[in-house]
Amino acid sequence: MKTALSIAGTDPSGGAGVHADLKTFEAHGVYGMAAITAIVAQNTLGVTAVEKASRRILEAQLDAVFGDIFPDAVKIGMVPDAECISVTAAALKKWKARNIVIDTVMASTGKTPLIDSGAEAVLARELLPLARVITPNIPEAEVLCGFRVVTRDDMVLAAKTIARLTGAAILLKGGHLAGSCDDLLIEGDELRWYSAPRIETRNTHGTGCTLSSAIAANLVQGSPLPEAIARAKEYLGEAILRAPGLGRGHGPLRH
Ligand code: PXL
Repeated sequence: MKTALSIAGTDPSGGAGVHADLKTFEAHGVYGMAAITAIVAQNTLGVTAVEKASRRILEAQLDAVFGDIFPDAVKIGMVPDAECISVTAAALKKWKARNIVIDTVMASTGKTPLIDSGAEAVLARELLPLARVITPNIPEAEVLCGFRVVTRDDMVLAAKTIARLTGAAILLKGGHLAGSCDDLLIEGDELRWYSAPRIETRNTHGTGCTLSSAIAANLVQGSPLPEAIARAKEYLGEAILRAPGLGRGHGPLRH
C-alpha cells in the first residue's frame, strides 16, 4: 500500500489541517500518517488558540515515522515558526524524503495568522527548495514574491518568481482574484492554466489542505504532476459540492 505523511497543524472540528489531510489520503486509498506541528483550537467559526510543537517533539515524531514507515509522499501544511521549519527541513533532508508537496499556510480562512511574522523568509529559504510542488494562494504568493498580484499576468510573473527562488514547481491558486478563479501551474518551462467555475459556497474550511493532500495522494499513485493536480482539483470540487453543511461558519468538505 502506498503511504503519505502530513506534517501540519490540527483542527479538532475535523475540517482542516491534519484531519483533512488524513481523510483525503484515506479517500484516495493511500495509507495516511501525520506529524503535528501545532495544536490549534478552532472550528468553522475560527481559531481561538494555538500551541506550537516543541523542537523535541516534532523531531521525534518525524524520526519515528521515517525510521519505520517511509512515506511515499509528504504533504506539509501549517509550520508555525522558524524553529519548526528548521527541524522539518533538517529531517526531510536527513531522511531523503520524496514527493514533497508544500501548502504555504500563512493564515486560517478567517485570517488568523498561523505562522510567526518574519518566519515566511525562513520557510522560503529552508523548506520550499525541498518541494516537488508548492501551492500558494494569491496572498501567500504576494508575501513570497514581494509584489501585488492582481491580474493573470501578475500570476504568471509571481509563479515564475517563486519557481526561480525555490527551484520547485508552483501551483498558484487563483481563487482570490476578482473575476476568474483559474489556477496556474509552472513546472520548468511549462505553463498550464486550470479553469473551473467558481463555486458560490461558505463551505470552504480546509480547501487548501484538501487540495494539497489530494495532489500528494495522486503523485504517489503514479500520476505525473499536471495530471495529479487535475485529479485533485476534480476531487476538491466534488468535496465542496457535497459538503455536509456542518457548523455555523465556513463549513467542512465531504472528504
Ligand atoms: O487551510 C489552512 C490551514 C492549515 N492548517 C491548519 C488550519 C488551516 C486553516 O484554518 O487551521 C491547522
